[in-house]
Amino acid sequence: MSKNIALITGVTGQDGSYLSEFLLAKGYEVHGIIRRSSVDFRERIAHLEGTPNFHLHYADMGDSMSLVKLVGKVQPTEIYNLAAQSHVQVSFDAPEFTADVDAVGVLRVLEAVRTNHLEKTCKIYQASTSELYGKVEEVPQNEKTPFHPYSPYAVAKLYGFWIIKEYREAYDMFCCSGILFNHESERRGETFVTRKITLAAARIAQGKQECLYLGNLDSLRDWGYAKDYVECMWLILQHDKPEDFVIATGVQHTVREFATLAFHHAGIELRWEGEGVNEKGIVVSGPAALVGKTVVAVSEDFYRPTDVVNLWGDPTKAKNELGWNPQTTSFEQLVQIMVKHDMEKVAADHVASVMRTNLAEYLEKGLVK
Ligand code: NAP
Ligand code: F7E
Repeated sequence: MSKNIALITGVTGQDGSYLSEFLLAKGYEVHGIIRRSSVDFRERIAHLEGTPNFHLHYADMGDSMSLVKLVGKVQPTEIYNLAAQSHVQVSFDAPEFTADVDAVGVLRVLEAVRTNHLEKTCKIYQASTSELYGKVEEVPQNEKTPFHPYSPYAVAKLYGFWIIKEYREAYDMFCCSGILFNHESERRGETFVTRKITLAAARIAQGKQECLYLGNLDSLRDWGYAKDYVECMWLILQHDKPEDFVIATGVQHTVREFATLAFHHAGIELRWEGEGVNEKGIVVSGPAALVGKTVVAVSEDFYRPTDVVNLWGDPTKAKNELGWNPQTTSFEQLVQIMVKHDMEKVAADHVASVMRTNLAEYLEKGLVK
């Protein structure tokens, strides 16, 4: 039997790290693309480095030759194209870079496969997104819902979606898009709204931060757990024919609801007062020093020029055709997992900082050599 060899772009990201673990556990040889930066920051995959079947290579989504050479060297049987400038708000500040990586980058991967004559042996998964529905034209959204991208990120991802479909039809390649709705975890980047909230709730509960500033509290998202979603990426490539799938939980909540529950798990009950930019989250019960204080406020700095406000996925096709369970981890469990992790992280960071301060003091006093 031939060996399963996966190449993951975006291996250092939230999804790349969970997918690597998932594929290694299935016996795959896993290769990941990393890019050079002045500080080596590979926290999410540090525990995998040194694992016999796990290999990292330098390449960049903006550099065709690096991708062509790497695909030729690795000879993957499956490519998971997860690399992207994935922050919607940042795409308004860096639209050209976002287009290069998130749109043309997909084309570069497809062409790297064709250049190496692997189009009949290598399947490709493209990390597509619910942001394609953007200014939504129906709720909930399924595979037939029209797209209406509403940010430079979404417009770039729309190109990725269509070029995957085009190569599937033009060259008979097994390439598919997973249209994934928001998925979060304790490894989520700290500027996405869920992680920003869980970290702030933990810091506020432990006296390390006074107030959390957010943008649109009414925004609705269908939030799932990233660990559950990587299984679906693999299932899409194991399906008997190449097709696109919506991956979502089918349950929708506001940013305000996420914050209320996150603070609850951090031991703080909130009540909400005011509207729009004047809305505030005030502590009703919790640590005595916080009762009556405003710990959540709205800042226009986090409003977007165009915001996607009503995402709600219909995962029926993935459930019926892939046998995937969209309810493995509930919204309530997801928030609890993230807050528990961040409560422990904030406490550990505090201990580490006290130890550093003490050590500096001991060194200064000549107590430690
Ligand atoms: P993430 O944590 O932001 O990870 C993005 C990855 O892309 C990182 O490994 C990053 O590398 C890499 N990358 C960025 N630019 C690159 C370049 N020029 N060359 C090579 N690598 C580059 O994103 P994620 O949440 O895991 O999401 C994975 C994919 O799914 C993305 O394509 C995202 O757009 C898409 N998606 C995510 C969600 C979600 O809710 N998480 C939903 C739908 C779709 P560095 O570590 O070096 O920055
Ligand atoms: O925003 C609102 C914000 O940045 C969610 C990416 O993984 O999922 C992600 O994109 C909502 C938006 O994620 C703040 O306006 C309020 O309506 O967590 P987010 P996103 O934009 O949905 C999709 C599916 C992807 O494909 C992307 O790669 O929350 N919001 N206040 C805020 N958002 C942030 N970041 N920060 C705030 O303070």
